[in-house]
Parts: sequence; C-alpha cells; structure tokens
Amino acid sequence: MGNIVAIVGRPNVGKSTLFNRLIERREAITDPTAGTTRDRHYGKSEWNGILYSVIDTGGYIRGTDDVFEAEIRKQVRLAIDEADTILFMVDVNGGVTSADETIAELLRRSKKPVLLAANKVDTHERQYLTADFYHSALARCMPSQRPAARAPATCSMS
Ligand SMILES: Nc1nc2c(ncn2[C@@H]2O[C@H](COP(=O)(O)OP(=O)(O)OP(=O)(O)O)[C@@H](O)[C@H]2O)c(=O)[nH]1
Ligand SMILES: [Mg+2]
Repeated sequence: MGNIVAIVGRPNVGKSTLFNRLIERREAITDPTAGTTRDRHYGKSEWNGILYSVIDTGGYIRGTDDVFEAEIRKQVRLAIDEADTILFMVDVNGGVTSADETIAELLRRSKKPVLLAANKVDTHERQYLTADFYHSALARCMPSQRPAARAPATCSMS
C-alpha cells in the first residue's frame, strides 16, 4: 500500500483542523463557516517512523448547481483517486446525515480502504454517539477531537 491519505467529509466536520494537527502547522484555514476549504491541500506527516502524505479536501456537498460546490466535488474526487487510504471524517453531533450517506456511497465505490473518524467527541459521554456511525459499515470508527477541547480525549488519530 502507498502512503497517501485523503481526509474527506461533509463541510465543517473538522477536516482542516485535523490536517493542521497531522502536519503540525497551521497551514489550512479552519473556520466555523462551512465551505471554508475549496481546493486540495497537501502536507507531509509521520506516524511511528512511517512518512506519509496527507490531503485536506473541501467539504463534499451533493448535486447542487453552485459552481464552487461543483469544483469542490471535483477536487474531492481527484483526492480520492490519488489516495491510497481515505480518512472519512464525520461529526458525532447530530448523527449520520444524508450528506454523510452520500459520501459513504462515493467512498464505497472507490473500493479504497476507508477509516471512519468520528470527530468532535469533546466530552466523555459523546464517545457513545459514535455507535450511530457503525451502520454505515465502512470501517472501524475512531473517536477524535481537536487538541484544545476541554474534555479528556477518548481516542485520537494515532
Ligand atoms: N468542538 C469541536 N470543534 C472542532 C473540532 N475540530 C474542529 N472543530 C471546529 O469546527 C469548525 C470547522 O473546522 P474545520 O477544520 O474548518 O472544518 P472543515 O471540515 O475543514 O470545514 P470545510 O473546509 O468547510 O469543509 C472550526 O470552528 C473548528 O475549530 C473538535 O474536535 N471539537
Ligand atoms: Mg476545511
């Protein structure tokens, strides 16, 4: 298997926040406004002595006429094609959305290995919300949260 990981998910789930954490620099813009990332961003990271490339992508929104959103979809598909492994990021708050289902289907069709990262698990109790995501049957579900979140991390990317 090669060493390119693409972070994919709907807008605002925390993809760029994780990307910055992995590359250990604040390179990607992160913001509470959905649709912040539009292009693909590339970075390098290392895990247990293994170097890998990571791609941050824009939030995937299905079938709108918006030209920007269509361009983001194109960029996401390019990143999926290029990647060896996909990190599918969801937000545990609010459960599985139809946007998550659409992306799950896109990823299933890619036939690439997918890891599901359930983000924004900021409190101990919220780790149980990850159970909702098992039914998308993509992969193991890994709870995560940004480093600054107050509650103890239950699990992280590594
Ligand atoms: N509570 C909480 N907020 C988070 C966490 N991770 C990211 N955020 C916040 O969620 C918002 C969106 O984060 P981004 O990293 O910009 O999300 P994104 O998925 O890249 O968004 P788009 O580029 O619009 O698709 C920001 O305000 C982040 O600070 C987390 O673990 N917990
Ligand atoms: Mg982003």
